[in-house]
Formats: sequence, C-alpha cells, structure tokens
Amino acid sequence: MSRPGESSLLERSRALLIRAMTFYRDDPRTAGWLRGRLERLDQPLRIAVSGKVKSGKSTLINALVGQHLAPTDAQESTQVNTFYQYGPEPRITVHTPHGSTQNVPVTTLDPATIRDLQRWRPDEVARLVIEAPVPGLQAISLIETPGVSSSAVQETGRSALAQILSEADAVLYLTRYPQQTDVQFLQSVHELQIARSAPINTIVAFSRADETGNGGSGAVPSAEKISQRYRDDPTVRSFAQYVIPVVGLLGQAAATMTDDDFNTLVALRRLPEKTLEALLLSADRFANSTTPESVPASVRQGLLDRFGRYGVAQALTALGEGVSDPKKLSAALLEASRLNDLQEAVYQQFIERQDALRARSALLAVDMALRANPRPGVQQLRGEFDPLVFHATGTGGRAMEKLVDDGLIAAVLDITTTEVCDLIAGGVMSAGEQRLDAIARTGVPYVGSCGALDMVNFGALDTVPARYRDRTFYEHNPQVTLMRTTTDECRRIGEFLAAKLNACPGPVRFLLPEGGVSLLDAPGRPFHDPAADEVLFETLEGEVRQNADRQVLRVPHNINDDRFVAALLRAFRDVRG
Ligand SMILES: Nc1nc2c(ncn2[C@@H]2O[C@H](COP(=O)(O)OP(=O)(O)OP(=O)(O)O)[C@@H](O)[C@H]2O)c(=O)[nH]1
Ligand SMILES: [Mg+2]
Repeated sequence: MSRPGESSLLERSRALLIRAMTFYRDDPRTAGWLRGRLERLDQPLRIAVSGKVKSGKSTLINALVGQHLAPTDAQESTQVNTFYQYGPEPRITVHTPHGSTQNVPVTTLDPATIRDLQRWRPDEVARLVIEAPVPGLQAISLIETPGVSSSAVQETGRSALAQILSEADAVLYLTRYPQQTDVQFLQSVHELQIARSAPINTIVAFSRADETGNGGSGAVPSAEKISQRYRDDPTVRSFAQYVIPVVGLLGQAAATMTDDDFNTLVALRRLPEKTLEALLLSADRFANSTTPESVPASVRQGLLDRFGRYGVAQALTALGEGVSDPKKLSAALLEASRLNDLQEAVYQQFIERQDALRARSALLAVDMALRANPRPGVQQLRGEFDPLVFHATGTGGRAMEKLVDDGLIAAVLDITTTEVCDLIAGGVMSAGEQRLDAIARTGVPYVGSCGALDMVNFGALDTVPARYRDRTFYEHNPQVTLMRTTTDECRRIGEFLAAKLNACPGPVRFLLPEGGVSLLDAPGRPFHDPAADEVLFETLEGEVRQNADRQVLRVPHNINDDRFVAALLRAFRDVRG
C-alpha cells in the first residue's frame, strides 16, 4: 500500500481511504468517489482561488500559471467553477450537475473559448476542467470559484461554494480591501461543520494592491501596511496563515511580457524627461495624448490595459535604473508586483506542507462519506486514533499545534504545559505567546493539566541569568538546570493559561493535581511548594469562565499517580463525546 519514500502521513492517508472503500463495496458511487480521492494523492495539490466578484482571481491565476488562460474581464463575471490543471494536450471538459461529462474539441486554449463556456448557467454546467501543458500547473492545480456574493453563488447558496472548497487542499482568498464581508465570509466557511473538524489552510491575498488609496506610487507600500495590520489581527490570524499584497495585473503582464512590450517601454523611456513626466500625470493622458507619435496612443492604451498605471511607471523606473533586457525587466516587475512573494508563500504554506494538507483532505473525504452514508463498521474508523507524542520542549508544543491547525489531530491531551513557565520566566524551552492558540482556533477537544509548571528550564548552571541567583535550582544534569517557579510566576502562568482556555470554543477539561505538578513537587522533594501550587490552582479556578463544556477540576493526587492518569482518561472520554 505504501510507496517507497512516501511519508508516513501520506501512507496513512492512503491506507485510510483504502480501508474506507472496503466498507462501500455495495455502494459503487461512494466507493468510486473515495477512489477519486485516493487518486488525488498522486495528483498536483489543489488550490481554490476564491474571493469576491472582480477581486482579480482570473488575472492572478494567469500570473501564477505564466500564461493568459483564464478570461479576465471588467464586466462579465465568472459564474462556473473552473479547474485549471496540467495535461499533456490542451483539453476542455464540461461537467454537468448530473454527473455527465463532455469534451469540447480544442487544439489550442484561449481565454475567449473558455469565456464562452463560462457563460453557461450553473444549473447547466457544474464545472469546467481546463487542461493545459504548462509547467506552472505541474505542482498545483488551481480552481477559480465564482465570486463570493455573485449571482451564481447566491442562487446555489453557500453550500455549493463550501462543496468546492471542501474539494480543495488549500485556499488562496483574494480581497481588494480586506473588508468586513470578507472576514465574515471566511469565518462562515470555517464555521461550516466540515471545516470545523478540519480547518482549511488559507492565504489571503490583498489583490489589486496598485489601486490602494489614490493608486499612486505609494499604493503598494500602503497595501503592505494594511496587510501587516491584518496579519496581526487575531480574527484574521485565526483563519489565515498569511496576508500578502499582490498586483496580479502586473504579475500577469510580467509573466507574459513580449519583445514588443519591451520595445515600446524602451521607446517611452527614451522620450525627453519632461514629455514623459507629462504623459505619466494621469492614465487618461498616458493613453489619449496625441503626442508622442513615435509611440501611438493605441499602443500606449494597450500597454496601460496590460500593465496598469503602476506597472508602466515601475517598468520605466526599472529601465531608467539601467535594466537593459526583457528578462531582467520581467524579473524586476515580478518583484514589484509581489507575485514572487506570493509564490514563495504558496510554496512555504502549501507545497512544502502538502503531505499534511493532503492528509487533511483524505480525512475530510472519509468523514464526508461517513456522514452521507453511515456504515456501522466504518464508524469505528473514525473512532480509531494513533497517539502522537510531543515533548514539551518549545518545538514540541509548536509542532503539536501545527498539526492541530492542519486538522490532523482528533483530540489533545496536553498534560505538560511547562513551556508556559519558560515563556513567562525567560527559560530556554518556550513555545511562544501563541501556545494554545491552535486549540482556540480549531475547537479541538482538549484535556490539559499542570505538568511541570513548577519548573523553568535553563542550560548549564552558569547560563542561568544573574537576576535569578537567589532562586531554588535543581541540576537535572550538567546541561539542564531547573528553577522552581515562584508564587508570583505561578499566578502569571495561571492567568496566561486561563485567558487561552477562555478563548477555546470546543470542550475543555483542565485538571489540577493537588498532590504536586511533577515528581520534584511531591512532598519531601526539592520543588515541593504547596503554597505556590495553590496560587496556580486558585488563579485557574478563579479566571477560567467555567460552564458545562469548559471545566477546571481538582484531583487529590500527584500528576504521576495512576489515579491521576485515570482521571485524565475519564476527562478525555468526556471531551471526545
Ligand atoms: N489595476 C489592477 N487591475 C486588476 C488587477 N487584477 C485584475 N485587475 C482588473 O480587474 C478586472 C477583473 O479582473 P479578473 O481577474 O477578471 O477578476 P475576477 O475576480 O476573476 O473576476 P470574476 O471572475 O468576474 O469575479 C479586470 O479588468 C482586470 O484587468 C490588478 O492587480 N490591478
Ligand atoms: Mg474570473
């Protein structure tokens, strides 16, 4: 079942889908659907390009693919889900809502043919699949969805859009100005039942960034500032891994620039400085001025349509700075369009993590099949889980939360939360301020406890900061020195954890081991300090807003006691429902 060199995540996804298929031998439709999902594990990663009408989806697809394939239009809007994927020959397939398919004979692909097919109504055409022999589609397939809030989406409802998004491994969401409705939309997608159990990886592109403000030379830098604000916004962060400005139009022009474009730009650059300045004062003047005749108005208009005002200005600046051939100019413009950065983000967030993204899609597929066609035996597939162990070393906590974010973790037993001590007191094993945020983002069932909240980790004794000279230490070994947390630190640790737990929408149990939070904290051991522990427990009890779903529970044993373990397991069964 597994392939040589295949990661264990992919191997498990393959195995899960194959096992699920065996439960549907008598149901060829579901089995066939699952087989399709299995085959997808060997196909390029699928990225949905979504966003409002006219947010620049088609333009950005062309920029990413490096070819003018998707029709871009100022008036009509794309109404049909359109898949752009790699194929050895140009090919267009129309899928009807009833499941039949039809090949449209083509020898070449051009936007006009695709546009004609996109004019069909969504009840006539469910999706268009465009296959193109372009290298840009070898690692990823792109799915353009109809604009959010377009008539197509209004008619078929959000569920059709959610359906397409559920077929994607990741989402590139475009927004012209990150507005409230976009945020609401993204949240609503995340709140869908299926997404909640497996949140989808999303990059938000602040598109058409050259039009920010008055569209002048400061447009892209100010789009960058706005993006930064959104990156820091906890609501946006909860559904998007990345927010990045991009000028798709310039990306498209740079990726498809011809020698004629280059020669026209060079001819413009050679004009006397004053003539050029006057020409660049407004888009209208640039395209319609009767002079210079050496570059006729119609040619200028064409350039403006393809590059935009910002793009033309950037190209002329680059030429002025000594860029001397089309290749170098194209590279400079790709940089100015921020397409390079977007591609890098797609690479880092999606392609490099594709095994996790694919595993999420496989889990989601099995979950969807089960919900649609419940089978007694197959239920158990969902109930089975493999324990994954993470060490509380800073990187361990972060790795666990990354997998939680990827929707690959069914429930969390977070017994040793000691990374928080290192965050609060400056130890060497902090997992950062974001510890527990993935639990809040996803609502994954969570059981936590106070493991090792009595200790901060340092390296060798002589590396401990001087300000801590008078504290209680325990030399675990020559490389590891542990420092007892104080009452004040315990209160701050309790406050930190309580605030995080209060943000968790899923079921939460947090257990307080009254007999000590570590072996060193047991009676007679060097870190035994019931007063400090009591401050920790009371802070948690006082600050966590408890209800039926979110409970803080005292257990009268040491955290390493079997009876404490039994209480943890009871809580675990409880949150798993
Ligand atoms: N200035 C500027 N215009 C852009 C940019 N991207 C797209 N446009 C223009 O915006 C209009 C719509 O672009 P499309 O790429 O067709 O947008 P879309 O989101 O695919 O639109 P629908 O599919 O119809 O919803 C076209 O006129 C594009 O030329 C950009 O980065 N800058
Ligand atoms: Mg479009």
